[in-house]
Amino acid sequence: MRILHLADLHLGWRPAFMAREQAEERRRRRDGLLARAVDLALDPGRRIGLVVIAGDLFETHCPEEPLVAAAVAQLRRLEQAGIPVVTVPGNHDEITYPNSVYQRRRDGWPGLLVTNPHPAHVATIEAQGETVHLYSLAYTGGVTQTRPAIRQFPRLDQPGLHVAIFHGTLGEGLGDRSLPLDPDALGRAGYDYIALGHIHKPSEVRLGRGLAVYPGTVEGKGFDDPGTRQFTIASVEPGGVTLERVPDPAAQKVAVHDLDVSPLPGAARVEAAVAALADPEAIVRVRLTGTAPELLDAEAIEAACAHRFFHLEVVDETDALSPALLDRWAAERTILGEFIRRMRRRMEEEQDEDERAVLEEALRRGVQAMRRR
Ligand SMILES: [Mn+2]
Repeated sequence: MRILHLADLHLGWRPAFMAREQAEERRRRRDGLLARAVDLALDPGRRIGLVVIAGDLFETHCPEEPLVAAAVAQLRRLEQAGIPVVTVPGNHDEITYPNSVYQRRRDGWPGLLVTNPHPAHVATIEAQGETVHLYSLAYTGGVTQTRPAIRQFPRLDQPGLHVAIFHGTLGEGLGDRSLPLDPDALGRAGYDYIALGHIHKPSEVRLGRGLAVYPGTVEGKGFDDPGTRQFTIASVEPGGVTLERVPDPAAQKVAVHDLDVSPLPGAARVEAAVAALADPEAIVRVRLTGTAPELLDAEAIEAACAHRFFHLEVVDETDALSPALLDRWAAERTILGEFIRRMRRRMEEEQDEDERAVLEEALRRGVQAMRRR
């Protein structure tokens, strides 16, 4: 029995770190993720028997109506094709609030919408000739147990596959809304597959006879949450689970590049090196590292290269200026020259290594501030 395991789509999310027009375009493309997932599930070659959405389908509990309508229409395609789909509310799209999308659209939500606040057997379905027992809960603020972590997991004593779906954290977690789940108790429950959501980084861990899987978010939110750009399909059999990752080429690449500027002779060459990373579809941060050949204006380099990327950020993380350049400025009869001479004297006299590093940084920033007036 093959499961398309989705989680943390966060539809409706819009990046705050981009200009408005771009952010809107990013949102539009990113919101196409659910349609792409449904296309994959409907591809006969993929032989998908069940689709689970393990929480945070939407970025907020009250998404805009056109977005909700579009998502429902996509899930309806699965329903019409006879592929069961299970939607579990998460902590972003929390069911707790009266105006939650899952309260307002409770009736008529395609497939199975999980609404029970405590772990329970929610359905038994037939999929691809297998009997599949499903267990889940919808985190409900003030009702769902969060401290200590949940330890009571139901499991029918019946033949078939037993699949649990939770939007939470293995362990004690970081607060109520991360929904802590006790991993040992989950292992003892005897599920064949535990479809998790909430942690955006993909991972898998064997718990008892089953496998617990975070598929990761396909389309990430930023440089520390870049997304996997692949879908996760789990083949679940009584004997074990096999995971398959299917690339999603339409997912936008989010990348951080470190560019060591030490060997580059000047700002023009640094700019050319940034330009060489060009990718009009990608969201890119370039970190300039090493020893700067001359004072670099990261903003100017960013502005000059921005058109080569969907979104570009250039960050100056160089740790020092080249000594030759400082020597030249230090020889000048200027305020900058005097500043460099004084800072260098202080650094020579300083015994403490940590304190010297602070002075070095102060020198760098002082020079930067004065050069840019
Ligand atoms: Mn979450």
